[in-house]
Amino acid sequence: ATVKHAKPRREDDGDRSAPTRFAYGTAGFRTTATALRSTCFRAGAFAAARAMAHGGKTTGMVVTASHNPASDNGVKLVEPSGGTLPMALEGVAEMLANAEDGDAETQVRALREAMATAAPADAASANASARVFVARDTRESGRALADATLAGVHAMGVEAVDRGIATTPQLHYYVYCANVGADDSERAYYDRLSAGYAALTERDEDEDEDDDHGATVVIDCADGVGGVKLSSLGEAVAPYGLAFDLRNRGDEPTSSLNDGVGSDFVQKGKTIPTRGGFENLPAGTRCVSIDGDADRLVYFQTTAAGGVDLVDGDQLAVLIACWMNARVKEAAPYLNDITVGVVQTAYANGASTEFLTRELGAAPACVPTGVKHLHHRAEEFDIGVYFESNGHGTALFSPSASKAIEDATVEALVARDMPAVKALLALTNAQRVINPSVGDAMSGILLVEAILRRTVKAPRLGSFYKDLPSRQTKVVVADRTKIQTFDAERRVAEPEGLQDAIDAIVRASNDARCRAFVRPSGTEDCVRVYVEASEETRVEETTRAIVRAVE
Ligand code: NG1
Ligand code: ZN
Repeated sequence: ATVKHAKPRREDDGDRSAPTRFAYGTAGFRTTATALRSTCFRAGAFAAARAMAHGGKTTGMVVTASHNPASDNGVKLVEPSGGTLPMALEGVAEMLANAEDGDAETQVRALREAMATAAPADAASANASARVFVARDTRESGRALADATLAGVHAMGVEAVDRGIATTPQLHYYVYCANVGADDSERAYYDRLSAGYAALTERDEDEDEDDDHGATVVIDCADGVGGVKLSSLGEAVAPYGLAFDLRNRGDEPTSSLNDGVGSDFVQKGKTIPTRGGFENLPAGTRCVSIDGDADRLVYFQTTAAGGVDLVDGDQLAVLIACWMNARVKEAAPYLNDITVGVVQTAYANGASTEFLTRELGAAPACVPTGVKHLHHRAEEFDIGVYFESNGHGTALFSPSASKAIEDATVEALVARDMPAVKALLALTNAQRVINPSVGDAMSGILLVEAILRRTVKAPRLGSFYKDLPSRQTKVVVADRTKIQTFDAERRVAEPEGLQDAIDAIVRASNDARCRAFVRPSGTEDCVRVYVEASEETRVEETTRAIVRAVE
């Protein structure tokens, strides 16, 4: 049994007229667009309250349902740091979103009064400088929902700024810039990323120009917002020898957002996009697929048989982390005690976990599904690289690591140790390519392209290790919330007996590399089953048995 669409959680599954119950879920509120208008109004008010609570900062809201169908929509809230909503506040946002329909205005008035009493002295001045940036993806429902959001912000007496159509990571970046006093324009975003790419790929005089033929990458834009935005980024990087061949830009009669195209389709199905002419590309062509709001990416290479060699988030984490680690080692005499760590989820292929453990000398951290968990954990490393297998991810540099890299560069320059200087500059420039607020497909493409171009013996993408066969399956059950997990979702606590059953099934497979887990989805009305093993047939048998145990 499988489900096609993300469905809202319902308080009472038997009664279809019962109010839709919104949960902030793995990635914000998400449901069919028509049900969202008052949620957007309230979420706008909430974003305004956050801007005031921070003493008059800029916060943000993106109207998007990412990789979900075009008829869905959703909202994501952005904190003044450019980061996601703190998990501790999800409950508050949920309360507001689920308040009885019709009294949104009253709710907002109460919220406004509560804000004023909480900090009466500062309230007036906080009000004056507080702002909310609102952006949306290309969904048809976006305009009306952005308007509802802007109205919710206004109702709080806070300035609402319509940032038009933007990718999710762009809006995060704009908010980040606004609060650190940097240029928050769209132009500045492309300038920063492309200048970083240029610096990172710049050749020394003694390097052979002939080696460098520039690069072309074919990009499947999922018929979403990336179509427009990547064309602007493409113009900015073209002078530095990087060419984008953009497909599925959302501007054709046959365009259909995330439908047979995009990173989710390619990664889950391990297949080329169904539109965009990918079947006509020569074998071995380097391609990227992004999703509907351009916050995730997977690479793939076309094969002679018309399939794909998938380079998923796990592979990208390996490429980026190993490259960073090599630069850190080259800078060793000047850069001490800086460690590169990787964060994965239980969905990471076991082969990637083994490879990273060997390469970095420590096992990657494993956290529950959802970027918020990965990002949070990655912040604990000096240089933290995180990716979900489906392509959400980035690399983070701690403030002290950035400082250590700066200091080390000066020392290495004084010592005229040019190999170390080069490595340190690479680490500095990598930070300019990376969107500092959240994982970003556009920024990710530049980073990967730069790494491939800067590596003398460019690794064939995806050649670090061989994935274990794996399978992800959706199961629909009466109440998925009955399943509770622990140990980063790798084990089931409830219902009682289910984990024992899974353990027994895995043991019966007689395969030391067989691994399986079960968890309720945070974005769809289903339970997800993951199985990997050393052979395809083992994976299938094990999956069948576990699905039976779950049903
Ligand atoms: P859920 O539905 O909780 O499994 C899915 C993805 C997450 C993340 C979120 C947000 C899988 C297995 N899960 O979450 O990785 O991307 O959607 O979009 O791919
Ligand atoms: Zn997305």
